[in-house]
Amino acid sequence: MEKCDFGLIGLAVMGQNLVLNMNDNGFKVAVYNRTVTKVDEFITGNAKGTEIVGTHTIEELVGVLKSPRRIMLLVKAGAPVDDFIELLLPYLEEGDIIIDGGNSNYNDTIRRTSYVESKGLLYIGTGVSGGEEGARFGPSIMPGGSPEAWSHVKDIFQAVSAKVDDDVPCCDWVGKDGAGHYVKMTHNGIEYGDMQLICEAYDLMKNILGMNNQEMHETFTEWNDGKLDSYLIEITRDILGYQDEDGEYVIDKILDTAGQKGTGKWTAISSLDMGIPLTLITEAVLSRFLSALKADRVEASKVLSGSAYTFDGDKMAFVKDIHDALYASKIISYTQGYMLMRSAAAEYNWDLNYGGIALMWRGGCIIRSAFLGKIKEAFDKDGELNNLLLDDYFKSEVDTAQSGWRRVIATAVEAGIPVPAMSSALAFYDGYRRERLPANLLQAQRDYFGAHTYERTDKPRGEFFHTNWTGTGGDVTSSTYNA
Ligand code: NBP
Repeated sequence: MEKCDFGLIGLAVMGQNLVLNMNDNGFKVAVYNRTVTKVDEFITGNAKGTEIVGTHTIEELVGVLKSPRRIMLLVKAGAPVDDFIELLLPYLEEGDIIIDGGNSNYNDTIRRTSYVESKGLLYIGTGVSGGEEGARFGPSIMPGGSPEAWSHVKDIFQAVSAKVDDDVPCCDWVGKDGAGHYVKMTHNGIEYGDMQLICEAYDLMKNILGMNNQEMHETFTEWNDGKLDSYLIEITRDILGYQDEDGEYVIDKILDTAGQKGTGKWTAISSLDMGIPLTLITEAVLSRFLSALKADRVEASKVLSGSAYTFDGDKMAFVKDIHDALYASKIISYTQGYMLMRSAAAEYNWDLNYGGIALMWRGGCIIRSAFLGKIKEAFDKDGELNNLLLDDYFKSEVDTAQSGWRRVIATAVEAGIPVPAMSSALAFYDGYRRERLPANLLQAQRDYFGAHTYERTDKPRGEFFHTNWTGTGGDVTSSTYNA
């Protein structure tokens, strides 16, 4: 038998679809799964009539592959990835490549890259985004790991990935060790933010303006033809218009408790570790936590009062304001996401290509949108752009949207409708554009109670002062550090 080009372990939804995609693109793939019966089910089921080869042991899988062997794991993130690495190692040879295509934590990928390299092999940790449909017809693929491995997987990864502008692949090398999984994690965090913003827009339309599902379906249809054109707006349009056999809207029957698998939380944790004010994504994660407290909320709703506000303004004008609030907040979310990646790149010594990342997210993945094309343009204009808000295009877009954005936040507060993502985005914007914040008082407080010292506006940075505020403290100061 002619040897196979690629091996894949993990025949759940992502693995099966990615393998079928590889087969369509002319690659011969061998597959294996922990529960071995699923191999035969796949070969005689979804893979019937393809060139895909089923194998029943790790040894058999390794034996049917060309050298250097390229084996991707698409299994549950966490211990299963370490377990499969251990199972593979005895059979692999120098230069073979283990690829983890699951949603692994970037810290694990940093550790695994160094471990696998220490065995003479190469390692790739890659984000694969786009869910079932993406895996089948073209995902966004974000690989990082051992740089020497890239030339061995580039052909197959770029062939199966999504394409934009006719033939530009949504896949390129991200960077060493955990860079690919870090960028995928940030993508997922941004996805949490985008989804929360859309939910807030829905809440405002439904509960301030009293719009019905059909009206909201039409509004999202219109929005999807404009600047908000994106996969998530498109599916929201379809969800709002979807009726079951009885003609009832399914959206109204879905329990309001959000699930999560952890990548949004990792993004927020990383931002806290880096000291980056990633407020919008973090609020999106916290909003999911709040939604999950369903029983508590039901009890509280019987006891706690809100606002008696009723909207009596121009409904259509307010829908336009909601659009602008969503759009401006989205700009803030991506600004913060890019700030985080910039900080991580410095921390982990990654040479990230920010425009290239926007391009990889342009197609195939859940946050794909026209908007990412504008981010790519911003980095094409200025590869060293320090902050997206300072790009001429985004600056002027926020300028145009901000009056509507402010009206939405003010109205939401009056009406008692929570808009944590939109309002935290505005608070960030108003803080970021301020030359002077009230942190002078904060530093005085820290110095007052803990002798933490402060810098002065009339002295050079880096000189620290202490005031004996009460007249009873001494001159001893605390050591200075920044968390
Ligand atoms: P799952 O995340 O549900 O994983 C299923 C696979 O993991 C099966 O092959 C299963 O083997 C194997 N597995 C499990 Br579960 N526990 C194992 C263990 N202890 N040891 C060895 N193997 C084990 O599948 P998925 O939804 O296709 O996702 C695959 C990866 O891709 C995950 O990391 C996921 O986070 C990521 N991802 C998923 C999506 C999506 O939309 N679903 C999108 C992007 C990325 P078995 O058949 O023997 O139980």
